Parts: sequence; C-alpha cells; structure tokens
Amino acid sequence: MIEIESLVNILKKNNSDFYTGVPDSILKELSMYLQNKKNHIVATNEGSAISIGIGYYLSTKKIPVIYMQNSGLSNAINPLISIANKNVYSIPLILIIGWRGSPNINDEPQHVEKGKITRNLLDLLKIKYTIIENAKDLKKFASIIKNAKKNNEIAACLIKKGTIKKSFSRKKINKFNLDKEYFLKILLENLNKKSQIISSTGYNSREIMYVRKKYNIRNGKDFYMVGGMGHTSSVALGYSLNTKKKIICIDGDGSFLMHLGSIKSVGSFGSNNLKYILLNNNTHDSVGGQSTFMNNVNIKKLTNSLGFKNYYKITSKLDINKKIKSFLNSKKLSFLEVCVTNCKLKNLPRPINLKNIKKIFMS
Ligand SMILES: Cc1ncc(C[n+]2csc(CCOP(=O)(O)OP(=O)(O)O)c2C)c(N)n1
Repeated sequence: MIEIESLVNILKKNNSDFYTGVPDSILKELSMYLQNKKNHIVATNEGSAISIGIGYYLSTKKIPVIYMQNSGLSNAINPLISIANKNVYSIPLILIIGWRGSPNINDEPQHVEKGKITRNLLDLLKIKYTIIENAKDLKKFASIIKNAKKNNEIAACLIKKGTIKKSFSRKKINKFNLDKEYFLKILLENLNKKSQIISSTGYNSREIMYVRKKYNIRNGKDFYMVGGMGHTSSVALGYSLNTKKKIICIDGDGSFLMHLGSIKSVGSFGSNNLKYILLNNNTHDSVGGQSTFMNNVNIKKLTNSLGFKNYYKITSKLDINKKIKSFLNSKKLSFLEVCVTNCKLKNLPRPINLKNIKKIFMS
C-alpha cells in the first residue's frame, strides 16, 4: 500500500502540482487530498481533462497531472493520440489511472473487460507506465516521469483497488433534501406496465433495482447502463425512436455533464414519448461524493434552449405525485430535474446478469 502524500510528493518534486481529472472510486483519497485546492479542476470527461492539461502545459511548460478511472481512458484516447502523442505535438503529461477490473480482482463484467485490455491500450498508445503497489513502485514511477520530462512524453501509472491507504475521513455533503429512494418509489409506482427505463451508471441503476425489489414494483422493464457513462440519454434517444411506449431516461448529474452535447440531440430529435429525468445530487456520489459543480446551472434555461419544450422541477415531497404525473403525461418533449440527497443505502445490488437484462428489456 502507499500513502497518497507519497505519490503527491513525487509529483511535487518533479514540479507537477496542477491536477485535473474525473473522479474514480479507487482514487478517492486523491480527490480528498485535492478538495478545495486551487490548482485542481474536476473535468466533465477524461478527454476534456487531457485537453485542459495540454492547455496548461502550453502556457506554463509545467507537466500537468491527469487522473481518471481506466474506463475513462477511452474518452481520453482522442486528444492523447491526436494532440499529445510523441509524433504529433509531443506534449508531456502524467496520468494516474485507477485500474478497475485488474487481474485477480473480482469486479463487475464491464470493468473486467476494460481491466483486461488496459495495459494493451497503454502499450498501443506507446505510453510508458508502471503499476503502483508499494513504495518501491513509486520510485519506478519517478524515473518514468523523469524520462517523460526529458523526452516530452506521457508517463502513466496504474493503481489497483485498495492500494492507497485511507487517510481522510469522508463526510458526504448533501446539497438537497429530497430522499432519492422516496422519489424513485413514487416514480416507479406511477409508471405503467408498458413503460421502459434506461438508467445511468453510478448509484442510480442500482437504486432502481433496490427499490423495485424492496417494494415489489414489477411494472415496466429496465436497461441499466452499467458502463458507457454519459451515454444514457443517447441510448434512450435511439431506443425511443421506434416505439410509442413511454421511455424514461434516468440520468445522474455527473453522467449528464460527461457528454452534455448529447442532450442537444435529444432536444433536437427526441419525440414526446421520451421522458428525461435528471437526478441531481450535485455530486459524483458513487465514486466518493466529489462535487460536479452542477449547483449553479440554470437547467431550465439550458434545456429550453436545447430544444426541450417543458421543464419540471421537484425539490421536496410537496405535490410530488401530481408533478410526476403531469411530467409523465405531458404531450411535449419534457425534462424533469429532481434535486435529491446522496444515496443513503448500504449494500445496493449490482446488475450482474447483463445478457438476461437485455433479453427481458427487448422482449
Ligand atoms: C468514462 C467513465 N469515467 C468515470 C467513471 C467512474 N464513475 C462511475 S460512476 C461516476 C459518477 C457518476 O455521477 P452521477 O452521474 O452524478 O451519479 P451518482 O454517482 O451521483 O449516482 C463516475 C465518475 C466511469 N464509470 N466511466
């Protein structure tokens, strides 16, 4: 195991003290360390994080540190290969990558697949990396960084689950009061048998599974986006085009922001049967509760200008049934923002039998 301070010190020694990235559960301690620090930007997706880093390097000549989960490596590939690459602009970067699905670790199917190819991806990208498990590995990482500095290259490290010692005590900050479980229960009770839900990665899908089981609400079919963060609205859009059934898209604010442009496609091309619900807790709750900085966004103005015809907002239990009903029954393309608490539940179920979930959803 390693202390987060020892990793940060190596970066400091190399004059790298600017951080940007997308939060990851394995790298929670790094997020905690960076909380409220000025030289840190929480990016909306990993490609943006790489690009913020590139801009930072161009203006300072200092090497930025970019952190992400390995699932985000795919988002990062475009600017990594077509801007930062040695044979393009040759821009030095330091990548800290949380390695979900690393060998011999029991993880969810989507992580296992990405975990298997993570090293191959780095090899293909010609990025030198080291796997950090202990203090000795930190030394190896330091020498990769030195080389990267000298040759204007990218240096990376892979960090497995449980490698970073817990040094901060975490208290999740709830921006809003409405209990998410309560909202989901009322929503599910208001759906008819024909409705279909497409829900985002993070806690949302797992909470829907939980609420269905706990209250025995078996109406409708669900498709849980266990991966592909940020693409929930696009899958829902594609699905909704060829059906008259009500399609309920349930997204998190982190996921909504990750590929915000997709909401424009929904606004331009979505039919009235597509019902978009944003569960806004202002955080990346499921990977540690880091802020998404969503709180200052005027979502009503944003979604209206992107093509949604109606905007609804729920912040409390007051008139919740009535509001849900008018949203669901609206004849125009509608957006519902629900301001909810972080998840209060422990041991949420995980969607595991994914092919079966797909089969039921498509039946
Ligand atoms: C491309 C990608 N980057 C990062 C992650 C790690 N990740 C999983 S859930 C999550 C936060 C999602 O936030 P939000 O949509 O607000 O849902 P919440 O966690 O609050 O339920 C993140 C960053 C991921 N799964 N995929």
